Amino acid sequence: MTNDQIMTTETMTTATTRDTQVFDLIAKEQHRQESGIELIASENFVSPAVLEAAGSVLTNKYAEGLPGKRYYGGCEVVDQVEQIAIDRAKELFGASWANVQPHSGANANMAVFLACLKPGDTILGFDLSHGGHLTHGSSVNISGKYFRPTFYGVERETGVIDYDKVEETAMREGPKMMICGASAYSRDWDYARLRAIADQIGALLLADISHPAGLIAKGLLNDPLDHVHIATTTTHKTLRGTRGGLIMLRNDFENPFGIKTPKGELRMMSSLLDSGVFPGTQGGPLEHIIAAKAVAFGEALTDDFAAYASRVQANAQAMARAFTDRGYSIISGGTDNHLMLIDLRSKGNHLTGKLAENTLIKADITINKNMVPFDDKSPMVTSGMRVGTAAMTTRGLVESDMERIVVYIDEVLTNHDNDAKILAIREEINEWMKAFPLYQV
Ligand code: DSN
Repeated sequence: MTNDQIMTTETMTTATTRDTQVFDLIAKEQHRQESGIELIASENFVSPAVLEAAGSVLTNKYAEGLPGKRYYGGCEVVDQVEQIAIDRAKELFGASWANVQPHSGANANMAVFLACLKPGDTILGFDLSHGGHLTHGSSVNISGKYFRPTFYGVERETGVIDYDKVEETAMREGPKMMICGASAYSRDWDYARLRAIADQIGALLLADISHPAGLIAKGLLNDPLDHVHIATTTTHKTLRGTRGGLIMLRNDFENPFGIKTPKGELRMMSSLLDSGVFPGTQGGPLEHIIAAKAVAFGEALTDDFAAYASRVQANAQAMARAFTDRGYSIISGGTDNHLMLIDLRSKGNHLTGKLAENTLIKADITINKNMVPFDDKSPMVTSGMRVGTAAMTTRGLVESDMERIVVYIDEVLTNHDNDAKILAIREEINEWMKAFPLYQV
């Protein structure tokens, strides 16, 4: 290729000669999202504005550092974008400090660990097999490999956390950091009690609010920031933003590890956390994604979003009632938030999470298999399924629709070996979903 044959962005666009191999698949995925029922509790559908920001030219910009303190030139515009994201995150959660750069919830947690822990330190998290998260000490994750993980869980009889037992475990294990928050726990958290426990043993308390963040932001669940030292979240679940992470403090504080500034003053925790993100665990921030976070936080600040979050919660309660009415056992007996974990053994031991996931997808209903507490099956099979209402509420479905979804799920699972029946249900669902358009193409 000679110099005058080199493509400019203009010729790249016209010649974008569409990379059909990829763009056809994107179109196919859009069709999949639009024609089915999405119940994965960690997923949602962003607005066209969030999508536009995420696909913007900001992806071209390197901006290591923080607004006003970058290692590259030309950051005047992205500085403003990132500052808007920070300011909106603070307003949304009543935080005094926020870092919007983590690429994901896992990265946000890793940055906190780097800022607060040393290899070998003990951490105390909610057991993954009881509904906790991989990054809270699982042996296959860096959090379980670099630190000494210890765990609390739920009670077998109630499916609920017994905070007296958390206290016993904390006193026995002496963690440097306690972590609350979960991927599959449908009950609210007693952050005040956890802070009292952390204070007794001199531990830091981290709340990972990735799942219920949108409900917390709108005051529908207990406010962790009133009590915990540090909070992390993803931005894409009930918060309905682009995929990403966020770290927040309501009250900044001098770090308890004696780390000083060059002037000999104790560094504030916000400064250690900023360093934990960059240069500690990440390089250049994704400014296009930060712009998308800013747009999503702006949406979440509206009254419309408050109505949405209430509807998510009401829909989850309606769905839980419908499952219970049909004989399905929900861990803890119900839900306070947007999700529930169903023990499928209540419908016969043949019905595993794997079978449910693989069968429901044939009807264009997407769920994920999930371990239930004290599960007798492996993580690749499981006895449970997790469902959530954030995504379908975005599409406009209401409480009566949740009952209809549960009827479909029950029919598919009851007829898991009847492909003709499942196909007929899929056609009904595809037709039904046409009434809830997602993106106008
Ligand atoms: N994958 C997320 C979830 O499904 O809860 C957690 O990382």
